[in-house]
Amino acid sequence: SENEYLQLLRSVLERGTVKEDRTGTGTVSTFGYQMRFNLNEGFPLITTKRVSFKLVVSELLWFIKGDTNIRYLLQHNNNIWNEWAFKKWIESTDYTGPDMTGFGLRSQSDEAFNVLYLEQMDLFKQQILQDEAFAEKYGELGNVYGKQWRDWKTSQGESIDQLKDVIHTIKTNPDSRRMIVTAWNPEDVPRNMALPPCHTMFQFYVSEGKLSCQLYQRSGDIFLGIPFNIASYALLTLLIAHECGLQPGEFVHTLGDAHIYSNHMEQIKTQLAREPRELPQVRINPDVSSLFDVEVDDIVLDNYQPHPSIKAPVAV
Ligand code: THF
Repeated sequence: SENEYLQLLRSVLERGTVKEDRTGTGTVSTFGYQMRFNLNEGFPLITTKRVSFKLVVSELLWFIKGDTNIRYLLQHNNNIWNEWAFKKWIESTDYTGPDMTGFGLRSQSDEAFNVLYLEQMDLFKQQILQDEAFAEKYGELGNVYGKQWRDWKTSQGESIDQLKDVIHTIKTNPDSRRMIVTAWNPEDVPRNMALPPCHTMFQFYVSEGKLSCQLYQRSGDIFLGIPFNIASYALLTLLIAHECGLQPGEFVHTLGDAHIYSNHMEQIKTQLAREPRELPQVRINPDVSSLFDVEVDDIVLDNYQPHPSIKAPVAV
């Protein structure tokens, strides 16, 4: 239940150590943690703050399509990956606007800069949406999740569709212990990715007609990212169970560096003072069987009555 997540928050607050990080924000962090969500006890979308299920759905469908360009996300009003594409744009020689170096931290401490930043970000988004050639060049995040899941390139120049293969194995050899999809491609990580994958690999498991999934996440932003990641993999498990004619089992979430950013502390105190509510349910259009045909409108969330959302800045 949601308590698994609230327990993680408390545990990191109590046992975590202060640790600097790549983004310069500062964190409290622990290493190695596991949560289990029984998918038959409701859909694990956090209720102690509002999490946008629409954004979870469009991001997941983006991965499943093998898309790695933020244009699709913007077309679905999803802004959660903008900063990483924007960073590549402002560092390019084609960018001639005001200096945006270190925009993540500067926009939080310098209000005049923040106005300029929001203006440039807005121009960037408009251009991605309106100009296809620009989008192709600067909306692209590189060989991130969608690429590795659907079109992993081998040294022989072949393509591996890990997601399709794993679904085939679930259907034909469900006792297999090799039902793994990995996004961590050591050749691409230092070269061709805007951000190395945080959710690095996942494994499926079938027992007594139920499909379970375990994710190994190397790095987790506990306040902003993890609620999305839980919902995303829980939904992926439901969709694949639906296609394979299985019942959902558990989602097991294993974390490496689980951290709370120093500028999320107040938000977390607010959240921990709230009482979790009943979990919602997810319904999948029964007429769509293949995972690869699912569209945004085929997935419906029922009975979600969360506490209000809590705003927080994202570390870039
Ligand atoms: N980097 C960091 N620092 N945190 C992350 O969670 C994260 N991700 C992805 C890649 N890099 C990351 C991007 N996923 C939000 C949610 C998920 C993200 C990024 C950002 C976010 O800001 N959510 C807000 C509001 C969203 C909105 O309404 O636009 C929220 O309140 O939930 C982890 O996979």
